[in-house]
Amino acid sequence: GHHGHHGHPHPMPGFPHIDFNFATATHVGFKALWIVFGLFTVGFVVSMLMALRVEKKARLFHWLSATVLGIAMISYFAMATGHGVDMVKTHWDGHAPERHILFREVYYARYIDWLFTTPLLLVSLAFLAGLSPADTVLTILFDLGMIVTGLLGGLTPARWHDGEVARWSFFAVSCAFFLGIFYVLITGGVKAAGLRPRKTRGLFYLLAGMTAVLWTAYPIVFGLTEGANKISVDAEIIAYGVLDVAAKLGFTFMLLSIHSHGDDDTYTLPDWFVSPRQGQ
Ligand code: RET
Repeated sequence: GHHGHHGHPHPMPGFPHIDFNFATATHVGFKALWIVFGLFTVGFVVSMLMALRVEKKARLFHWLSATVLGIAMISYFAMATGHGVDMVKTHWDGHAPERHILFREVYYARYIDWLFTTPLLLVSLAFLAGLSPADTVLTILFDLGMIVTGLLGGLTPARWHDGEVARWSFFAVSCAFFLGIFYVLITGGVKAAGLRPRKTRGLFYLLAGMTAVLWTAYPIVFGLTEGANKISVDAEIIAYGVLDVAAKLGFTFMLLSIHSHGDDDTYTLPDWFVSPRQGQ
């Protein structure tokens, strides 16, 4: 095949000159999905136990984290049992008489997961920084825009060369939303964090930095997989799996454990959230 995963053409009756290729997950990918499911399940249970033990004012961060891990758990269970995956005609090129067509499995279930979990992670960061209501809403809207356009890009079918332009256009729009999130987090977040207790501010900088690095890897993986089909579906499952574990489990446990070792005021929620009449 033209795209490298399969060595020989797969002619189909009625289409003698078209070389059909199918990029699918194997038992390696399935095993990886189950392993990540297991990690999120343990993380979910532990975060629930932590939520029940912690004092009341830090609980919101625990519920946010438990929700993120619970959604990830369900999403990985769904993918491991064969849900949320579609065969997309991602590439179609070559010239007569040799034409190549590639169908690639696209796990759209992860975008449904991200649609809910990434805003919740941003809410944790926003509360930590003491971000204004306007900036908090803005980062969430940018985030939803990023995920929805990313999903549209991933599912764009190739139709004689033109599909690629559409796919990369969605990718570009998604990246623009992504930059929007970081613009608001850096400008509004740093300003707001300056007014927070020392430990809270330090934790915000740490987690915001971690978020910047890990989240930037997602569009790179997209480019290599759903985008340009440079790595296999198994490699895609592993790459997104490692990132999801770091960005969800790593993030929430840093948030919760550093939190529970913090000073009393490390837990303080933004005034506007706790008591809308006081804050601006
Ligand atoms: C997409 C599409 C291509 C462009 C961009 C993307 C960004 C995705 C991100 C996902 C983050 C997911 C997390 C999940 C788990 O917690 C949608 C791949 C910019 C940033 C943190």
